[in-house]
Amino acid sequence: MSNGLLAQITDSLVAGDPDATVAGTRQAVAAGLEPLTIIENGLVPGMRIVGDKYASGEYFLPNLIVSASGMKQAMAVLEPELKARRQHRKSAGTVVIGTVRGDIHEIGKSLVATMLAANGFEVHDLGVDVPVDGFVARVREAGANLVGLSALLTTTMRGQKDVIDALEKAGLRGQVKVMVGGAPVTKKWADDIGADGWAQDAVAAVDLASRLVARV
Ligand code: B1M
Repeated sequence: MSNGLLAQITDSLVAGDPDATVAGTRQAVAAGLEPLTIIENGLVPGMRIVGDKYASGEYFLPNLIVSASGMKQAMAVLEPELKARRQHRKSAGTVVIGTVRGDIHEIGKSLVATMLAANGFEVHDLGVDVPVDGFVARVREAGANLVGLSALLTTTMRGQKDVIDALEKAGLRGQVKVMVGGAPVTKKWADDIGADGWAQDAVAAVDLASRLVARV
């Protein structure tokens, strides 16, 4: 039953039917499925298939846009559910997060932000296409001890290093850990640019954030 619901959600995203994605998500919540299970086993696989179809030339940009809208609407249903399960942890810190300059991919970044908030972090989500100075200014204002930089394009990954350099220049690098992620980002890239950590997905990001903040 639950596998059928999750497959239905995946299929609706691939078919580009946001209403069905939202309806399926609501049904899955009502059936008692954990929000994280719905995200990881229903929504994320759907977006992955859409991405593969786009890469192979079967789908075009409008397909990406419609499916992304379905995912966004489904996330709006799940966010309150995730927050309702929020666990307050003493060690949680203050995070400034955003997608770097030139990059408008928001779904993965928002998922990481939601998961961090759901796990007791104070999250300042700057959105997408965030200029380097935007990160630096908010870190200073919020007294953040962690910055999360998302990049989905090979052409925008470099922006992660630009933020790290700017934090250094502003004299803030000592007070803040930097976590990077996004589909093309690897641990090697994180090491090369002097980030403090890399996470492959939103669950790993929460774990990494907790460890990094404990070290500030
Ligand atoms: Co774009 N896009 N896109 N796109 N898009 C990709 C990334 C691409 C891989 C598709 C492909 O060719 N197969 C490709 C990039 C190729 C490359 O650079 N190597 C691509 C391209 C080329 C483009 C455009 C250039 C297309 C064009 O205009 N010709 C354009 C660029 C626009 C820009 O940013 N300037 C573009 C536009 C778009 C849309 C606007 C249509 C839409 C985004 C809508 C939105 O976000 N509101 C879109 C989408 C939806 C995708 C794919 C299909 C899906 C991305 C997604 O949301 N995945 C994507 C294909 C793919 O990734 N397979 C693709 C679901 C999400 C949950 O996963 O974002 O990976 P993800 O996040 C994960 C992890 O990466 C990680 O945790 C998340 C949760 O598990 N993570 C972090 C992410 N950030 C993290 C930060 C962390 C830690 C972990 O710490 C801070």
